[in-house]
Amino acid sequence: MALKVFLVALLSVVLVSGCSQDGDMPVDCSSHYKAGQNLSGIYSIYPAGNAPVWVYCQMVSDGKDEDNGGWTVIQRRMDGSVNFYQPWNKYKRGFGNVQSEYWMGLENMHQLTRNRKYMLRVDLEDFTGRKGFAQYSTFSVGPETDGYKLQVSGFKDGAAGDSLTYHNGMKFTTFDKDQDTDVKNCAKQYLGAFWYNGCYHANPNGVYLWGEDPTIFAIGNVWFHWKNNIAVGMKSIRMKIKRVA
Ligand SMILES: [Ca+2]
Repeated sequence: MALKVFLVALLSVVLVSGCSQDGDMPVDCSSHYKAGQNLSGIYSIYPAGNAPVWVYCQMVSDGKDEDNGGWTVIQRRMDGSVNFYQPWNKYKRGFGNVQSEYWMGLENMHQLTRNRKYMLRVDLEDFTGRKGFAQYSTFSVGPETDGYKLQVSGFKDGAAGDSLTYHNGMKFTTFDKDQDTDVKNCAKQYLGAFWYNGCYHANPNGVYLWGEDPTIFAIGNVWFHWKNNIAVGMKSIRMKIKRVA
């Protein structure tokens, strides 16, 4: 009898927590947007249903219909104010300043994308004022036990070129955790952290270069296909995801 009561209690706890995960709590910026929030800014979301995570939500369109609101910004560079050369634990948990430059954290990305479908858009701008984007119809990050593997597909060009498909299926590498396919550590070689292959077409977490600078090979916050140039650091990079039905 006591066991039966215990099981019933346990079941109701599971049901309640399962409910709050997708019911009461805003999972991501899409939740806020669907609830009527249409101002871009900082919001708390609950990727795993329990602890809040503060993120920047892009709610307004930049003029193109398909860019309409509900985007959760998972990575942002804009002024070089945050050091992105960080160890594994920081990339796992997240770091930076949600008002300017930050990384949302691999575990949060995994929690968001493990049971829900997302698209990804990378917005780019260089120091000449040129803007573009690269869009991917699917985006997910696997579990830590599998190296937080990246899954992207369905590239659509917004004048930025495809510098991310090369990284599809790769595990995440930091200077203190080498999971790339290169003989050396790509994060150490190119002063970033990413889903490196052997090594990269995109290095969005590289050094904020303030433009084109070939002094030290390929260390910048680079999107190679922007100009087919590995020495051009971007003025702004924003990686953002949106839930799709
Ligand atoms: Ca390696």
